[in-house]
Amino acid sequence: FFLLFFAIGSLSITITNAQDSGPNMGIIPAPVSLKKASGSFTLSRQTVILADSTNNKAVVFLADYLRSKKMLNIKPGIDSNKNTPNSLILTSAGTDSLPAEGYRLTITPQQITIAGKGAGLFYGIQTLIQLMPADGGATIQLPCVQITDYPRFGYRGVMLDVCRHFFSVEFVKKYIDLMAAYKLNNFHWHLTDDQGWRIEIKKYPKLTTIGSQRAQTVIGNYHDRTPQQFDNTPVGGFYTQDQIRDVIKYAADRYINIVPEIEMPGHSEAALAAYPELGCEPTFPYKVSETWGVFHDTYCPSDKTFSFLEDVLTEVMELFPSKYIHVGGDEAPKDAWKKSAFCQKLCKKLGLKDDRNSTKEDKLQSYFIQRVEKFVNSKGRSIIGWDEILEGGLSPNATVMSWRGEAGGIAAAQQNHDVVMTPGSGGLYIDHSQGKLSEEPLNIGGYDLLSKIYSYNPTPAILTPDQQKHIVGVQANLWTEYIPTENKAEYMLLPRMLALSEVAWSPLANKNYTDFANNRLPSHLAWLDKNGFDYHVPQAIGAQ
Ligand code: TNX
Repeated sequence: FFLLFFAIGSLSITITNAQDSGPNMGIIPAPVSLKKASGSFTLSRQTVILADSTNNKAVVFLADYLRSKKMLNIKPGIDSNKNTPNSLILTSAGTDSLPAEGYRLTITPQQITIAGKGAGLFYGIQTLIQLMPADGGATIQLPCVQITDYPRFGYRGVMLDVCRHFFSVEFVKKYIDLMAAYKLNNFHWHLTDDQGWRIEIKKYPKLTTIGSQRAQTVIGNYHDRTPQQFDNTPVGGFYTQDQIRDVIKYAADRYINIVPEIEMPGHSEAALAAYPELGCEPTFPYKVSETWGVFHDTYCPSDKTFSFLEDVLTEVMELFPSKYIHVGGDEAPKDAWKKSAFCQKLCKKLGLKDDRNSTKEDKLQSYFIQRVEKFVNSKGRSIIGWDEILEGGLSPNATVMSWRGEAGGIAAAQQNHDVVMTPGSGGLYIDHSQGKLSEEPLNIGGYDLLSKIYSYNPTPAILTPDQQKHIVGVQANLWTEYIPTENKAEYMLLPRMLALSEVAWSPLANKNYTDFANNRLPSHLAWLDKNGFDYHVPQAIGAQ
């Protein structure tokens, strides 16, 4: 029935070419400054690309793009003469005053110049591509313009949960392509959870032979439907280390960092099914979870567990160059620790006691995360975790992902910790529906219109300007309990990812939902159609 829904959805779109309507010429995210000028540049097969270096990821990306659209079929040359007419110049010259990741795009009747360093040059190219028709063409008229642009936040993230349902390498690359087109730069890969362990770890093969395999999956609305029904269909899937290296390179070529997440101490049923000795009750029949929610079992804070996690993280850090290593930390119930003689003894040994603010088990979680943090720091990396890592005392160098509203992020920033804002209450839980529940497929968490995520402002006014500097960015999360297919993942992601890009990139003063939804979105939806993506058709402005 999703297919039917999508089909009805696409019929109701009116496709307009919004390229030059409105003040932002169709560009998403809205740039910092855009000045239209008169005249146009004609991009044709005679146009030459000239670059400081032809061996540059951004230059290669543009040449490949133009070749794929059959626009230009030439190799970029070296920019020795900036006055060559009919040229597209890619340069880092004159960009010292631009903020990080910034670029300048200037189109005159004679030349196109994109100036920027590294990611900046790449983003200038993304903007130029947005100014071109989706189909390409042998001759393209580009309106003259002068754009100066740079991001509001350094961390612009999207999470994909590949545990509740598994997604192929090809799909992950498509996700990364979309992120790159919209200047998002951190792909948070949620690789382990109760319902599946999805990353090959050489030292612990059972994590994938056992932990990636689920016997069956609950059907329907898990939270409402009793008795539960199951589909009787085994599912599994994981990424080999070679596949992971390939995805990391693919992302890096698009200036996207991948933040790997290894959940601890909760959301660890799949790992415990593989290695029960890591739980507090080693004889307990753990299994890869077939339903959703929060589970009683967690890793026991034993030396065995810490050496296991250090081994796992060592392989993870050998694969992923990311500064941030995500250690989860969310929704870890403490019942098993309360009942465990080992944990109680450990609390005593560590001198942990209940007090008004937290229980000794909360403090034990804090001890757990701090011990792992020390290890991660010793390898020159930093941990990032869900806001529960605040409870019982925050690890000294940790960055916090604030998901249970903004309170955790505010508290962390007030303690001078960096924060990525990702509150469900801000419309950033893109597993929630985008329209009335009666009109949408089954999802979790209610519904949030596109305008909600668009209007989110990641810097709470209660923070002082200095504290606001600790808000390093913003992220949207795609949890996949109710997202079994790639089509549905796209449908949930789009077009919210476009709204997110503007939250993460554009200056607050340049944001305008009417301009976004009316002037710019239509041409992007047409582009998504042409490229075969599913997406939710947003409500007309004013409709509820
Ligand atoms: C809470 S957000 C979770 C996830 C679920 C999600 C569903 C977070 C850190 N934990 O395990 O998938 O809600 O919306």
